[in-house]
Amino acid sequence: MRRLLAASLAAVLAAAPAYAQPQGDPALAGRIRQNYRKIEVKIPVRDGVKLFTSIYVPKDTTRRYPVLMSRTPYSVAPYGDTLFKGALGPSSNPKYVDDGYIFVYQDGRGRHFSEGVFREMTPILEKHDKPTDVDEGTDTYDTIEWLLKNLPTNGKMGIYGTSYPGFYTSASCLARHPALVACSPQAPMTDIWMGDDTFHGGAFLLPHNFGFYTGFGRGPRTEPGFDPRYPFAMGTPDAYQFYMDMGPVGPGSRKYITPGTGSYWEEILAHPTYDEYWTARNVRPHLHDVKAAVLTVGGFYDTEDLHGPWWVYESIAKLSPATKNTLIVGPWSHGGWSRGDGTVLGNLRWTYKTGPFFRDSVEYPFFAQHLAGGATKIEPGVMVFRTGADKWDRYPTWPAPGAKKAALYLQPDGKLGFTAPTQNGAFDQYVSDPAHPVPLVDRVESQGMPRDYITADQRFASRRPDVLTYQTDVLTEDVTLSGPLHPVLHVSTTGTDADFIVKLIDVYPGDAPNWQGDQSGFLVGGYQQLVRGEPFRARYRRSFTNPQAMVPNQADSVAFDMVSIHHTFRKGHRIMVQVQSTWFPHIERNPQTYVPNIFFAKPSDYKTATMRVYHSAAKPTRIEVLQLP
Ligand code: PG9
Repeated sequence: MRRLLAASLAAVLAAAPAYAQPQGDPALAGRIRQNYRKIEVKIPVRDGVKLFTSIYVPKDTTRRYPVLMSRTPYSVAPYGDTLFKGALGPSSNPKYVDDGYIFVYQDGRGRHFSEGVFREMTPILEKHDKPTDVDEGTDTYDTIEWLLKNLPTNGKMGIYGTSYPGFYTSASCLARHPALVACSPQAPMTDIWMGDDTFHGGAFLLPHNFGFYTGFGRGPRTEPGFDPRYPFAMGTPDAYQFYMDMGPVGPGSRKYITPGTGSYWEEILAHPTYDEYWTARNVRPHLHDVKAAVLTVGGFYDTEDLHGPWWVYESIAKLSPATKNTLIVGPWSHGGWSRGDGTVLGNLRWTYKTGPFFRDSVEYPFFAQHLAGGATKIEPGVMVFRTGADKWDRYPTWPAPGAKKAALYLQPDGKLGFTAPTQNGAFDQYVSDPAHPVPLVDRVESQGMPRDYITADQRFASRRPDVLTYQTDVLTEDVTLSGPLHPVLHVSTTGTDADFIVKLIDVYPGDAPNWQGDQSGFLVGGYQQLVRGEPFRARYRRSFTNPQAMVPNQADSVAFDMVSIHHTFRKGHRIMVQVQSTWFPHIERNPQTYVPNIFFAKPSDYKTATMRVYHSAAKPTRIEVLQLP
């Protein structure tokens, strides 16, 4: 094995320039080289598998050091003990390097230079009776035992990671090792069918996943980064057209991810409903008896793992009430808290520098407090950035104490209000055509799910006949909605299946000034800013596991949850709600004819359908909200 590792490392080193770390701060890189040594080891765990671990240890041997660990499926490059990372630690904050920590980076089981078999979001086991009962928790426990025995640690360990490494962090925290005293799952993948990376409301995030799985998990390999065995190019900058041309996703995608070269993609195609494949990968029920302090991080504008942070916080609050449980959610995109000032997202601008605040006043003191006796205490509870009002709020629990139940009701003539409709039989309708789906954004773009879609201007959608739009009168005072949103739709279709996308929108006055100092040319006047938009696939209205067709022309109710907001609609603005049945290519098209597995619908199944949305006394379509006084 050692010869193979040496040969593999040699191959990687030969290609090293391709994997050299992104250039950060040369002075920091210099201090790392000057003050740290790097070792690479393969740590044996209980079932005999060895996990490749890259470790940076301070050269000063007069002290013992706290440990910061990250475990990842995305490689711990650069490999080779002469090539160093240009930055170390959470958010690459130089404070950790200068304070003195041991930094541990580990390839997850079955990834890159670690042995074993990789499994998508490793199912978490409740019992570990046999050496072969392994998961991320046992791999972490055994790794910590090795670190304590072989390194000059102070006996205190922290773990952190974002996205997939965020899942590894939550799952690793379940090692419940006494030395593991601080965990920071950031944008953790938590229940990926129910609302993180894979499905939202049962609708499949097509470009987000297709774009990921054309490169991820195409078969065992050691080299990090791009896999030259499977070159992929869309051949067009127009994602909308590329995915329209793909047609039904199963056969269409297999032209690119050919069967036998992408097992994880095939697993998705085989499991369109919330079945045991997905429930086994739901982290939430396992977050009991968490021993470490937890700082969970999320973004209100995270397009990838929007729900995960909230689910981790809520599950720990429920299942581990004694845990020091802190959640911070800012106006950030996926991982946006770990870089830059945090004052810009798409069309949006704000003045408060949320990035430095998080890195220096929350994340760093959190780890310093628990690992190195730091004086600043990060209290349990919820810290949220109040978007629209641009300030931080802190609450002991979530939803915010004092938030009152209310509802935004759809009303006749495109009105929206906090009072229920009184008319009988009132409804609006639109023709939804899967051959001409509503675009996600109003521009040609190549990603299919661009990060800025989540706050994008919705004026283009308001003008489409297949989008219903309702808005309040001009607000005479600020209105702050805070917490989860709960749409309750009364709908019918002439078809036998349907998707319903609900969008909550902040409408700026026509004379709103442009952002101060903004050179982007964006015209703020009349901006219809998306605050929260989510799909729901009507076949799951009764059960996520046993889908049911809709009965043509029979009104039915569709109710679901949309992940929390904390947003002030300023005086002079309006609140808007839109309802539509396609959102492309972000979610794959529903043929609007019920078929067992939409991934394998036939082209002839895709039919237009007329959707009715009722707003009557008996069928009051609404969004149930929580409003702060
Ligand atoms: N959350 C990202 C992702 C995971 C799985 C599928 C698609 C995207 C990520 O880990 O980067």
